[in-house]
Amino acid sequence: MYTLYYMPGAASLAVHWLLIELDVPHRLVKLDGQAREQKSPEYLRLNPNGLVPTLVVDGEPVYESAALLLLLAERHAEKGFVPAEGTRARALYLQWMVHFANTLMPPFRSWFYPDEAAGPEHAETVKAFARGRIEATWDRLDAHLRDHGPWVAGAAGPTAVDFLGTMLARWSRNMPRPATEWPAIAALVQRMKARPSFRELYAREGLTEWA
Ligand SMILES: N[C@@H](CCC(=O)N[C@@H](CS)C(=O)NCC(=O)O)C(=O)O
Repeated sequence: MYTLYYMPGAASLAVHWLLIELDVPHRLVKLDGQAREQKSPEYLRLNPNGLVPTLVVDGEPVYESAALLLLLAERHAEKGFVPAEGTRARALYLQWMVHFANTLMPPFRSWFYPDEAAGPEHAETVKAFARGRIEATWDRLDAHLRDHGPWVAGAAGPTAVDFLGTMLARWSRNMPRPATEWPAIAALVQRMKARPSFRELYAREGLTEWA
């Protein structure tokens, strides 16, 4: 049994989406970001970073969205969201999962929380730098998808990394250049959004934007 602590549209989205795809029993606990429930003493006991997502797996908390996607795909490998060990697809899957987590998520943090790095007086500089790093990653991902797509891992179907990539593309929807301006990324997003699980996810999280 799984329990996912989430906030609508946040880094928990990809994990929630994969739980729906895997069709495994899970419970949802929605946190109120405005009320800073993610910083409550009870929640900090599960995730000392005070961030979502946290997934309670058989009674034990685990955090970091990319790790949770890897874990879920591996625990339910029969559902086909992790490429087989020893294949080129497995290598690309791990590469892009870590690349998204290491290289793309940090500038998104800077874009959405621009005061954090150096105070409000430097927010615009921080955002400009973040935007450059985000767009450079879209350049590389688009080129990769053109050469090895249509799925991120180059596998026959979507794997857990496509859920992370699509969530991150969604985060860019109100940026000056959303990820969907890159054609191969737009095609990936379109295929992922066509999945019935995406509509279910949107209904559950109460999302409407980028439907
Ligand atoms: N690296 C973390 C990032 C988590 C993260 O930054 N979550 C944001 C929402 S997208 C959050 O909880 N923000 C609330 C806060 O900063 O207090 C992950 O991938 O799980």
